[in-house]
Amino acid sequence: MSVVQTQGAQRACYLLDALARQAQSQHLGWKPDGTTPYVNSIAVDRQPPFPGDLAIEERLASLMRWNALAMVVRANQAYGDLGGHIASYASAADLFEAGFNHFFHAREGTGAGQHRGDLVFFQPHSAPGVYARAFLEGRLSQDDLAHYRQELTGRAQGVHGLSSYPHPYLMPEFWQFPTGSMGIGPISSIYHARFMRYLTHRQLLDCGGRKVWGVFGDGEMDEPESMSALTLAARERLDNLVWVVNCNLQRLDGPVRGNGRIIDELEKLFAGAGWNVVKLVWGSDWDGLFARDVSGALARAFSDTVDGQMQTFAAKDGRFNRDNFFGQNEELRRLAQGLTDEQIDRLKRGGHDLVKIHAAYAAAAAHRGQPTVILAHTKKGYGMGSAGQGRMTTHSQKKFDGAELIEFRNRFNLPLTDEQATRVDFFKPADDSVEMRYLHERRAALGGYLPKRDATADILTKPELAAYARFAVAAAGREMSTTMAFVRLLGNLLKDQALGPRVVPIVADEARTFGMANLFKQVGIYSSVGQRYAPEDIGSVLSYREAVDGQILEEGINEAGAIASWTAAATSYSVHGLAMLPFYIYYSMFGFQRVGDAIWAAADQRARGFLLGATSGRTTLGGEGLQHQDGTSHLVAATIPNCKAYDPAYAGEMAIIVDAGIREMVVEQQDVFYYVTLMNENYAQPDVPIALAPQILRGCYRFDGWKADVSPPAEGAPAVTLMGSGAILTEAVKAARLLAGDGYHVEVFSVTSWSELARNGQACEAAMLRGEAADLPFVAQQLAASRGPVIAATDYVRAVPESIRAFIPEGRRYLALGTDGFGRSDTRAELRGFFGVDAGSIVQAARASLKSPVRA
Ligand SMILES: Cc1ncc(C[n+]2csc(CCOP(=O)(O)OP(=O)(O)O)c2C)c(N)n1
Ligand SMILES: [Mg+2]
Repeated sequence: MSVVQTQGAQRACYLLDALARQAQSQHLGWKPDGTTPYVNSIAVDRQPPFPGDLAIEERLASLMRWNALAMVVRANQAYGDLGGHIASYASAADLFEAGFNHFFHAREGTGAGQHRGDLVFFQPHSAPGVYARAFLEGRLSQDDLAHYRQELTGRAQGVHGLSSYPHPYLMPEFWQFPTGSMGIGPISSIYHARFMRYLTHRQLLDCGGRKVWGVFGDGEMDEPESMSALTLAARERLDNLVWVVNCNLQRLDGPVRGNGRIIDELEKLFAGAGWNVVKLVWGSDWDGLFARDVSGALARAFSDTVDGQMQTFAAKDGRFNRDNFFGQNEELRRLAQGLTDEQIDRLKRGGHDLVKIHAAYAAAAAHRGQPTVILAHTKKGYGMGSAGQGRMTTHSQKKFDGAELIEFRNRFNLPLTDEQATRVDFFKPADDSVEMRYLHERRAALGGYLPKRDATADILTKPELAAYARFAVAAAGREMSTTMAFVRLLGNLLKDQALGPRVVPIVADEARTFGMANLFKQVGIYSSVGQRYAPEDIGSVLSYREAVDGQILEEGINEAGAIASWTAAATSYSVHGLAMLPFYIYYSMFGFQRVGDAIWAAADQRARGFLLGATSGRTTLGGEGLQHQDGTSHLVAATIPNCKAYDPAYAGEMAIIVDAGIREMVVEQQDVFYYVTLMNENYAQPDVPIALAPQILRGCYRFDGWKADVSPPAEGAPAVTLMGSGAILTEAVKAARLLAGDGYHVEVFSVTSWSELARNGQACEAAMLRGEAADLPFVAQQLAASRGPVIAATDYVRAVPESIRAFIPEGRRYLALGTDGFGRSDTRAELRGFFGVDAGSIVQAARASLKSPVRA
């Protein structure tokens, strides 16, 4: 204290550092505790003046609370099963409002001076609060609010129903970021912030001055995804990132840390990871108490109070708090003496005090060199009184009786009559009221309204297929794997003047596995600090080159991060108005299975890009065994409506598919993404005529390349049809030659996409059910000219080829061979025999199906 007073803070810090070094050199094993007192990080005298009109902002926040509550209560009065949440937004309302009134910048203007907007991640179950604000702003109507969680009923009545949570897929002009699955918002926000740096460093778009804000729950911090990229954010010095963690001490079932303190725990965790931590614990009414508390009794009492107890204090009234908190000792009792019970009840936690919140946000926004987390202490169900404040069950509380509604009205001084309150009317002040004028003025000063999703991006030109993939479509029997072909294609694409710079290659520490090391030198690995060392392989043509303008995103052994990175790039067209084209190549087993939920969120966010599932299939990666061999990714991919999934066998097919994807995504600007599986098996690659492209893209074509040296079957020979995809097509071709050699009439179909065939079949069926003239499913058309039983084989579980069974021409027997079960490590030949997808098994299946009677 005296050093600080006489010689200043810097000197005090120096002495403390010196002391710590001394302690360490003596091996005392001493470490600072890491927890600071349970008080605000920003001292009262460092607090900036509040730049707004506090009274108006408080009134506005109360209106948001009311309309949000009304939305949920009314929906559940109408239909008890709709659900919705009140308590979360009730605790977060002021945290949102401070952002809306003073910090969250919208995209505004055009041209060079354009501000492309902050990115704001909203806590999903607080969505009613965001809708409530959009209602006052005039962006949503009362009818919209009345159709919260009734998207179908709404549409039937010509109204835009409101989605439960932030879903860009369902409200494409409103929500930007899907956050409904806890943990995905947090990790996503980090990778978006890092991607903005990438765009800036590569001089594609200056993202300086723009921030990423995320408001998340304290319970949500338990998700591994929430935590997993904290060190990345610090390492990359992402001072464009601010997290606000709403520490209402509760999650769904109960306290987040009943027997501990979540704020202390998060403080240590974030600080340890290298973040700037701002604790926003107490509101302004506590300032006087702290000032009078010269002996530190309050801080001591807090350090003895665990969160479970703190929650009980939130749920109880002023009297209880006087007796049980302030009643703990004489010093505290004296501090509370001048306060009425009502005043004690209304002592605000930091996250409910707009002045304190503003101070914390301002400090976070100004902080340089580190990301900031604001740990905001609040009460869950704030203001819900007996209906829910601090109650264990508050998370799911969505019913209010008349008395509770009146109590809420009184608590927030809402300008509603008893009748309006008990009827749960929505309330909007007159357009010329001071509140409404203020609301619009604040947003105008911050560039306009948000959340708002934009989808206008520049249209890119695509090189002709022949310019970058002739080697693949005119392969002339050269041996290579589809992975090798893809990597060569990507290398060529990167050289294209127009599209090349927009390509974002992403890897998760497997670039060498896929033969991509040449790209390290060619385009460099992105590093925000360049390369501060001489790489061991400096003289090599494949040298490991890191650069500030490097193009490859090397995410390390981190599929969750890599997919978040891919999502950031794949949604850049919308988030930044700058179309980028990411290619994330990974071990296919660690994609849909490992990070499937993140891919689902990317689909919701209308991502455009390529996912490349390499070393795919259960038998192409022979030696790797059970945990590496993927038999299911195509099954999951098929369930994502805007994902087009392909399992090409040949390099030429792959090139045609990638070319079509590029056109669809960056030229036609369709909201789809492509999943393409790649194999590491080398085999002869035939020419693939471009004329086949429409069939390849729809899912299958008759492959005649194997027939050249096979003698035609005799008239009346028994006929059989084989279908295969990916690496297993090569087994189907071998089987065809064996069967043809035995005198069978054989046709082979190369299936490029089971899911596209199935979708087409389902669409035809749906048209038929609607009573419309329906086309024959495409696969049925393709198979029409073939004969005999159909044997389908893939390197995936049977359910993949089974998905088209209903669309096989009538009367044909259909047998699906797949790789169900756990993988093993062995040679490809052994594995294919084991699963029954090798040529021998296909031949056997063909013979058996010809012998036994055709299914009725
Ligand atoms: C991955 C995932 N698991 C579970 C849920 C269900 N869920 C929604 S909100 C919630 C509790 C959230 O608690 P917290 O993060 O503390 O937010 P609060 O409502 O307290 O602000 C849970 C379990 C979910 N949405 N996503
Ligand atoms: Mg919580």
